[in-house]
Amino acid sequence: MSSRDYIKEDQFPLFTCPGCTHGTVINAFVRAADELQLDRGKTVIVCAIGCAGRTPTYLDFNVLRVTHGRALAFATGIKLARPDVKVIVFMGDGDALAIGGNHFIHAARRNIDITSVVFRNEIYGMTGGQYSPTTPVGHKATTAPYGMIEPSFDTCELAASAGATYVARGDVYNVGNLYKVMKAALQHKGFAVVEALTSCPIQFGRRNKLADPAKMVERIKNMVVTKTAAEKLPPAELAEKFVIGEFVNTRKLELTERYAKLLDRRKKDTEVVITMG
Ligand SMILES: Cc1ncc(C[n+]2csc(CCOP(=O)(O)OP(=O)(O)O)c2C)c(N)n1
Ligand code: SF4
Repeated sequence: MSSRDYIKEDQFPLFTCPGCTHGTVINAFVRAADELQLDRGKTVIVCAIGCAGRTPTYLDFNVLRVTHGRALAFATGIKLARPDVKVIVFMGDGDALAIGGNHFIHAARRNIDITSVVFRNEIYGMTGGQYSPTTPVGHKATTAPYGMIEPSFDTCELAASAGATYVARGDVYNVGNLYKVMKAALQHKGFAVVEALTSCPIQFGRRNKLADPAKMVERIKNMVVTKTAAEKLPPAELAEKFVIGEFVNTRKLELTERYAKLLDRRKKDTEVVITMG
C-alpha cells in the first residue's frame, strides 16, 4: 500500500473553497494511515454534515456519512457491534461541540475505542458562517455581526476532563506535529481526540479581515506554541495562545473491553432473574 491507495483520486478536484486548509488535516491523516498501513477492510470512517464532515469523500475507506452532530453516536454503535474494527470520526467544531457536544462528552466518559478528529475552523463553514462554540470573542460571524460575546470551548480540556485517554492538538502550519499526533491517536486504544486548528478563509476569514488564505495560516502560526515554549510565557500571553502537542496519553479499559468482560460474566452466570411489574 502507498498513500495514494488511501485516496479516491477520481473524486478530485476538491469541493473545498480555494485556500481552505481542511485538506491539510486529511493529508496528515493519509500520511499516518500509510505509515501504519491501516487495513482499509477493517477500518470505518464516520462523518456527518459540514465541510469537515465531507472531507472523507476523498478517502478510499468504508465511509459512513450520517446526520449532523451524530457521527459519534453511529460510531459507538459500529464499535460495539464490531470491536475488531478501527473506527475513525471526522467532525467540524460545530458538529463535535455544538449539536454533537453531548455525544462527544459521553464518548470520552465511556472511553470507547474511537479516534476522533475535530476540525477547529472557528465557524460553521458549510452553512454560511454562523458562529460555532470555538469562534473567538470579538470575531464576527453571520449570527454575531457585532462580534462574538460567548467564550470558546477548550476542546482538549473538555475531552480530558470528560475521560478521553488520548488528547492532543495540532494545526495546519506545523504539519509535522499534526501528523505525529494523528499517528499516535490512531495507534491508541481508547477514546482519542485530535483537535486540528484549520482555517476557513471564506466564511470566517472574509468577515474578519482575513480573507487571504496565507494570512489565515500565518495567524495560526502565531497563535500556537509548543509545550516547551508555553512554559516560558507569562500567563496573560499564554491565555491568547493554543498549546500544541500531546496532553493525555494513558491506557484504561475501554468500553468494548468492559462490555466483553460483562458478556463473559453473564455466560458463566446461569441464574436468570426475572422481575415483574
Ligand atoms: C440536524 C441538522 N442540523 C443542522 C444542519 C445544518 N448544518 C449542516 S452543516 C452545519 C454546520 C457545519 O459546521 P461545522 O460542523 O463546524 O463544520 P465546517 O463546515 O465548519 O467544517 C449545520 C448547522 C443539518 N444539516 N442537520
Ligand atoms: S466554507 Fe470554509 S471550511 Fe468550508 S470549504 Fe470553504 S473555506 Fe473550507
